[in-house]
Amino acid sequence: MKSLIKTDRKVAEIIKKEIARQKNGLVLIASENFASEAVLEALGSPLTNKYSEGYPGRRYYGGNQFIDQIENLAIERAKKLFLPKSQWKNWQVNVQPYSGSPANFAIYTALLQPGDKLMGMMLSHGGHLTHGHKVSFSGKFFKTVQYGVDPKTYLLNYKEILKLAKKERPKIIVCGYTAYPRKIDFKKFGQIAKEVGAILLADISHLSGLIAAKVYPSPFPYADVVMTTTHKTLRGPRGAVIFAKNKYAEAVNQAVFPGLQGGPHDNVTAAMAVAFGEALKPGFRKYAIQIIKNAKVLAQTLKENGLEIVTGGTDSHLLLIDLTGTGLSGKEAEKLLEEVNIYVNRNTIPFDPKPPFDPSGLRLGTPALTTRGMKEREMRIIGEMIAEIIFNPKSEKIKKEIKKRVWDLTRKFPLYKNF
Ligand code: DSN
Repeated sequence: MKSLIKTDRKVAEIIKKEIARQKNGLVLIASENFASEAVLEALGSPLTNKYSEGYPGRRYYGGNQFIDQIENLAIERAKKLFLPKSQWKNWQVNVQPYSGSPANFAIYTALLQPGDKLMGMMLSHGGHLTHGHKVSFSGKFFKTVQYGVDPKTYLLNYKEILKLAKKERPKIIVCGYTAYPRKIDFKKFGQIAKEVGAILLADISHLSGLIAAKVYPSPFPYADVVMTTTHKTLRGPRGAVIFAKNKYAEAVNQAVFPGLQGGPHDNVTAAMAVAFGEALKPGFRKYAIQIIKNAKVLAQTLKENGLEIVTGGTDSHLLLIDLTGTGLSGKEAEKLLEEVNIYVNRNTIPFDPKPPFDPSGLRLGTPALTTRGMKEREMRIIGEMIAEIIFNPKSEKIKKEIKKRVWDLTRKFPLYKNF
């Protein structure tokens, strides 16, 4: 940051502090990751200067020959990551959405009329705000039906979802979540959508890295539209991609631009291309396998140390701690952990009697720490530290000790050489 320090020391100092925070703490926020320095270089490149409204080969500005190459490369790599070659002709990819919520908005406006019905998982059971919650555009502009998990198992109950879909006849069914730790049966969702004549949208924002690495089931054989953010398990820049079957692609492209957005962020597109290139390398599969191994060991350790895990464990990168019975709320536990430089986010658990601002759960994920190279051994240590903090919220001595242990652990797994 040589130039930045010279021109704006104030901003540079704040950025330096944030980088230090990321380096010196344990990031267990399931939706966060550490993009590579190569991705960050592309993001910070002069591609940010360009306007390129339109799509490759049909732009509204001159000088887009290299931007076209970048966008086409990102599209090509996205297809390679998620689809067998035989399927490439059946799907179109849009890499321009600014992030996940605008991507979902674009999909809905492309495929629904205001007032049409949309069915998604409720927020408190693991769905996203944009899957039909009343405070989001998805719940304001469209009629929404919300499904939840089974009250006994906290798992998806496909029979109940089918029953609801048959009764409500939604035009779009959304599957793919932000806080559901187990496998999703995308095939069953495909059957449900077919049976009621709905379009199936898979929001794989949390799962896309795992799906690209083939360590988690893929929705592509069953869905009509698949979208993902690019910065979670996929480890790219902040952004999103929409894959639409040919039948829906033109409407989706029109909805992204000119319907909703202006010029795409070409530096982000370049950074996506870099991240997709990284994910196509064999090492990425090893990384994704380790993410899940780490999450399983973390869940097990937390259980062995007295904490309740929603559904008893995980099949993915994330897990939910049910704090009911610990005497702490999600907000209190999140804050206590932050005091020792462990970063998690408070989260609702299914059937949570408390509101999302101070719910009864914590969501933990392993993508970021796995990027740092941490494995099962470290997950055991971290699980024990988290339990110790939660069960001893008033002990300053324990907090001090754990803060020191967190520091020591982060020294062993350095992050970013050039920042
Ligand atoms: N905010 C993201 C998450 O944490 O899951 C989803 O948008």
